[in-house]
Amino acid sequence: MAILEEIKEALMAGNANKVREGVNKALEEGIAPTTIINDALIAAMNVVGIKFKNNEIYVPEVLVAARAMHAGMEVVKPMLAGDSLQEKGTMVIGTVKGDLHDIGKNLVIMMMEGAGFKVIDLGIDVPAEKFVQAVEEHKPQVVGMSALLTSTMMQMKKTIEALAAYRDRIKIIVGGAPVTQKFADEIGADGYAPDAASAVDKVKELLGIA
Ligand code: B12
Repeated sequence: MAILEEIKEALMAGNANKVREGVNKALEEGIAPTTIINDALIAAMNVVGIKFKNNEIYVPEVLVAARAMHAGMEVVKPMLAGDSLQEKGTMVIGTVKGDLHDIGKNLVIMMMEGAGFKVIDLGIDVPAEKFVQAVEEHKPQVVGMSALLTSTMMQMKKTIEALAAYRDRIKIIVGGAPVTQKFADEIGADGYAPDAASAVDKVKELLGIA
């Protein structure tokens, strides 16, 4: 199925128009929407993640690739009969209270979506109570928190404490430039990842779907 390869190439090159065209063509050829998502869009985003992790490409390239992936997803999603796409799980994510940085968080979201997860984005400046509400409402398997300021890192601890009643149902992963594995351990998070691609690996590991 050459068209799937074409979509992958276009996505990795960050060409949203070509991805959109390719997805339409693949649908015309009768290729199943789930095949297009899994074997072209997600497969290409996986490669992007690996290249990002290996410092072969940088943030801007990941952002354009992710945008191209979204363009393809927009075409193919309405074609999915019901819920035939098996989502790997649901993640609720936000930048903690007092913190307005969201570029890293958004990269994590794109990579997670690229890997087949449904992601609920709570945005920036998210207080602990809002995380709790979102867990109640969306019943995620994973909660992600981002912090870029040393002054907001302790909000992660506060949020983890607020989520105490749900810990048997959710895994909590934290990240952001000042966050370390040591800090994650200290505040009782289940996981930490230094970048967006590793975040996907860590979540899969935590959920046992590696
Ligand atoms: C862009 C930026 C801003 C932008 C933010 C725009 C936006 N929409 O995000 C603006 C201008 C708004 C801003 C404001 C401020 N900023 Co600022 N900002 C930055 C800057 C330059 C880049 C951050 C960034 O986007 N990096 C790129 C992304 C891709 O990297 P990342 O966020 O680390 O994310 C990666 C990983 O950490 C990880 N990750 C991130 N989140 C998560 C979550 C999970 C769950 C996981 C697993 C992984 C993960 O994956 C990501 C992708 O690989 C940094 C400096 C720097 N070099 O880091 C300063 C910096 C973070 N800012 C800083 C400061 C001080 C501020 C201000 C207080 C400045 C001021 N005096 O007004 C305000 C604070 C506003 C607030 N209340 O939040 C300081 C923080 C110092 C400190 N130690 O606390 C820094 C370090 C600059 C500095 N050297 O002084 N800032």
